Amino acid sequence: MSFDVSNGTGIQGTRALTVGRKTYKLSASKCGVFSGGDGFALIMVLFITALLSVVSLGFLNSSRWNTLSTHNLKEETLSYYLAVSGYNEAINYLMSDKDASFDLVDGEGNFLVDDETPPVTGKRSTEDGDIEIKIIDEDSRININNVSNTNRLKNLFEYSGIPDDEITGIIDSMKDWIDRENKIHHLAGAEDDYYESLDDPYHAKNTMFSIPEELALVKGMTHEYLYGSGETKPLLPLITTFGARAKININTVSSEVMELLGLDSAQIEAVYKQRNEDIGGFRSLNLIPNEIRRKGLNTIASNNLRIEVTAIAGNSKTAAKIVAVLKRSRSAGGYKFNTVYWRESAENIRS
Ligand SMILES: [Ca+2]
Ligand SMILES: [Ca+2]
Repeated sequence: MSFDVSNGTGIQGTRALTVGRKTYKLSASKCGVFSGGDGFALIMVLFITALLSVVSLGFLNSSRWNTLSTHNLKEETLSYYLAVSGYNEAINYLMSDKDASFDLVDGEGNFLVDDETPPVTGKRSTEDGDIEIKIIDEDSRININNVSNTNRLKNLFEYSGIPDDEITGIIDSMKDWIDRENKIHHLAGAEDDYYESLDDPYHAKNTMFSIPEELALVKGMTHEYLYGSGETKPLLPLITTFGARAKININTVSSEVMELLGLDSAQIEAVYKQRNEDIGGFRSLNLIPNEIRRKGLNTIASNNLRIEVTAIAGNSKTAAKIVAVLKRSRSAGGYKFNTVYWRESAENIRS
């Protein structure tokens, strides 16, 4: 058998197909793929067939995807409502406070409102899923809006490990960030002229910090300083914008904050002893030694509280997280809560 393309172009002309002694003449147009007319039709048929395959495969995939995402949405929703139930539990706990004169963090890190009500904080598994509730006292941290207390900010930045020659610049820039004036800098500070010259320009706020993360916008401050790096300790767990300006609760303060406020190790140990050894913390301001009160540990009750709830329903791949900061105040017959910060997020935890 032989096959001959007569005109060599492969596009038009005739071909001869020889089988045994018989030769069949075939016009190129009948050979299909080489022709411009029928060939084009065949290409179109092939193309449409391919397209239909892709479309139907796509359709199959997309219905599978829809089934999956409906499943994920259901799990996400269940996780979210589990987080909401944890949040409500935390609020109810804060509302049930039977002794407004003090609040405390116990040896396990649980926030206690009084001596009677069992804490709601910690991790646990329920029939609906896993849940973790944290109550963090914002009144146990350094308020970065209190820029007039330069020494405290200096201690904070030194403690975190920021190089000494950068600290004055950061504090001056924080003062400029907050003050209403927008032209005259503190000596090493920055106003609009600096922030507007950045690659991604923005304005100086010229009012108080709303959230602690906002500190990253200030000249000299970096993401590494805020969240920590190999060189520096993270600032975020030490600072607040929601807590009291100058008062820090000695019953809830961390050893890190005590250290940066200048308490020595014996004083820190004495504070923990008072909190943890069945004494239940400081129940009167008079119990706090003067030299410790002068360093800023001058309250025993808290009214600015952060609730963090993470929940995972059943086999969900998505954890729901709620973070809220509440301002608590006394009202007739109980407490009133003002939400000053709220964030919801979903996080993929299993692949
Ligand atoms: Ca209380
Ligand atoms: Ca300013």
